Amino acid sequence: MKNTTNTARIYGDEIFFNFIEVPFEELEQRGDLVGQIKNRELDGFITKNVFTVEEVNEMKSFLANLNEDEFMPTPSGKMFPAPFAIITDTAERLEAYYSKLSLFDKHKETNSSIGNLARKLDNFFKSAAKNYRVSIPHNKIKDKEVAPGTFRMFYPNMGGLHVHCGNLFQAQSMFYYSLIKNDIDMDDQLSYFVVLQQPDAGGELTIYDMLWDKVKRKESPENNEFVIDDNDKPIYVKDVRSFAVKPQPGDILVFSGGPIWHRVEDIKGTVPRITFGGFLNFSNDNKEVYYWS
Ligand SMILES: O=C(O)CCC(=O)C(=O)O
Repeated sequence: MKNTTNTARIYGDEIFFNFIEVPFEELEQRGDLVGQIKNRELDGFITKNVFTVEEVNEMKSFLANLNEDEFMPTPSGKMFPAPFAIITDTAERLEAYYSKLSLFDKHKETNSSIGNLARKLDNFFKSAAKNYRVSIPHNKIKDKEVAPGTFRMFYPNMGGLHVHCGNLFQAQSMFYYSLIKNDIDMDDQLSYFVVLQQPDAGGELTIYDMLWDKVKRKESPENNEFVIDDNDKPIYVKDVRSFAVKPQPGDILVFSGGPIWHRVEDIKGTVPRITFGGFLNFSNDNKEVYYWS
């Protein structure tokens, strides 16, 4: 059954996918929500207030004090640690990924807000994916965990994140995925992110009524106007039905970002949008859930 009620976090003319809100205190009683996304009973859920205001503020001040050279610049802001997309097909790129990740690991040991983020995120996934073992995948060459997620800062007036879906990213990052040691079913990955700060305006996640089964291409990664369907026809996103999802600071959103096309709207006003996020998927034997970035 679809959720038809508009809220401050999920709104639009019609909420045509099943996105729900769950108070953090009720997470334990709600069954296996991540498994429900796999079974297509659910398309997404926002767990509200997983992190307290103090925890969110501590993570923001950690980021504010981080040396600029620890971040990786992106077209609309910056990230830390580096995302897997930097690993194309050279050993050098793998070293660069792990050198940023080792900084994150060091901060995890020495900065209580980052240690808390890593622990709480792991516990969150264990509660939200009850029927599964939960872990971070290992890279085959290094035999080390990959990143659990990345901080993403989007600055005002530099854009948002172009229309995309996770299955498209997989095709672009085949080499990275070939380096994962675990036996993960890579189709239809899920996306997750924790919100640390929302901008004054913009920055909402637009969810389109458009799925990977009929649309698998873009003219270029930067194109934000149209996608191309399986009959080679351009589909202009302004003509596609959509609704908005805007989790609040401290919330975690998990959704079916692999098959569902979506984008982050341009950031407006003066305040940057800050999230920490990554992806999730299941083992081929359907016993484990992995999360990474
Ligand atoms: O970090 C974000 O807020 C964007 C998430 C997203 O678009 C994705 O996971 O595919």
